[in-house]
Amino acid sequence: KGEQAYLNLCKHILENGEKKEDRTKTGTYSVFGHQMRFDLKEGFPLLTTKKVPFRLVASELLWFIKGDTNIRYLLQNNNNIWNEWAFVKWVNSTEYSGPDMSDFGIRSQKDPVFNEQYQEQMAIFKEKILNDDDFARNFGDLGSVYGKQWREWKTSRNETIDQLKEVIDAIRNNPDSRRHIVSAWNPEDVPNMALPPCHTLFQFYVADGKLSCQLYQRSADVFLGVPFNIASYALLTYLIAHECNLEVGEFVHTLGDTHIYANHVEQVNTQLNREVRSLPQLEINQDKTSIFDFELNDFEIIDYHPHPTIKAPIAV
Ligand code: DHF
Ligand code: TMP
Repeated sequence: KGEQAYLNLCKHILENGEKKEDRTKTGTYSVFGHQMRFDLKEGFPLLTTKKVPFRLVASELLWFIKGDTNIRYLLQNNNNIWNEWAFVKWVNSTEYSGPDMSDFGIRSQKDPVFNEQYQEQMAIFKEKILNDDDFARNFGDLGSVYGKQWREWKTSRNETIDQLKEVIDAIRNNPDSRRHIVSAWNPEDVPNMALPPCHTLFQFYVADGKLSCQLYQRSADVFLGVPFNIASYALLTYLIAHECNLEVGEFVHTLGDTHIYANHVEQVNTQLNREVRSLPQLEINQDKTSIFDFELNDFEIIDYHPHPTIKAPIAV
C-alpha cells in the first residue's frame, strides 16, 4: 500500500519486466497490468523518496479543470512539463525556419552541440507562446486533450458534454450510482491529440461517507509520469470530496503498459535505496467550495520533507 506499493512496483519491473521497444526509441522494461492502492486518510500521497514538485502537479490539474488545452497557461505558471509536445508541431510546420529539429528528444540527449541549438529554439518558442497571441493560438494548443474531453466532449449531434460537472452533480445527488465515470479516451478524437490520453478513464465511488477514485492508465512512465499522476488524482479526489461534503477514501491506480525507460534505471535504483518518510498533508482553502473556483494559492502541502530531486530525461 501507498509509497511502498510504488517502490515494490519499481522493483518488480526491474526484476521481471520484459525488454520492450517503444515509440520514442528509448527502450523500456515493461509489465502489463498492475494495481496500487493509496489510502488518502493516511496523508497526501506525494512520494517522499524523491521530491515531487506539487506546484507543477496542481497547476496542471487546474489547467485540466479549466478545460484549457493550450500550454500558455502552464508557461504563465512556470510549468514546463508539456512543452515538448507543442514544440514538435512548431518545428514541423512551414513557419519554422531554424535548424533541423527532427528527433529532438533523442538527439538532444546524445549530441551536446545539437542540445545547445535545441535549448535555444525552445527558449524562442516559449517566449513566443507567452507574448504572441496568434502564435500561441497556432502552436500552443495540444489538440483535444484532457481538458477538452473532461469539460467539452463533442457529440455527433454537435452538443457538448461537461463530464466533470455532470459527475460531480451525480456524486452529490446519487452517490450510490455505479456510473460515476469520466473518459478522456474519445476514439474519434484520438488522431487530433498531441499525445493520446495516458490517464484514460476514471471512476468515483462513495461508501460510508467517503469518496474513492480509480484511474485506468493505459501507459505509465513509472519514474517520471506516475508520481505526478498519483498526486494529481489524489488532489482531484480531495477537491471533489470537499465540494460534495465527503471524506476522502482511497485512490486506486490501475495501470496497463507499465514501464521503466532504459535511461531511468540508475535513477530508480537510487530511489529504491532510500527510506520512506511520513506523508505530508494537504490543506485546502475552506472559503471556496466549487472545484471550478480554485486557484493555485488555495491549496498547500505541509509537512513535506522528501529526499532530494532525482533528474531524468523524458522520452518524447
Ligand atoms: N511522456 C513520457 N515519456 N513520460 C511522461 O511521464 C510524460 N508525461 C507527460 C507528457 N508526456 C510524457 C505529462 N506529465 C514530467 C512529469 C510529468 C509530466 C511531464 C513531465 C517531468 O519531467 N517531471 C520532472 C520535473 C520537471 C520539472 O521540474 O520541470 C520530475 O523530475 O518529476
Ligand atoms: P505513448 O503514447 O506511446 O504510450 O507514450 C506516452 C508516454 O508518456 C508513456 O511513457 C507514458 C507516459 N505518460 C505517463 O506516464 N503519464 C502521463 O500523465 C502522461 C501524459 C504520459
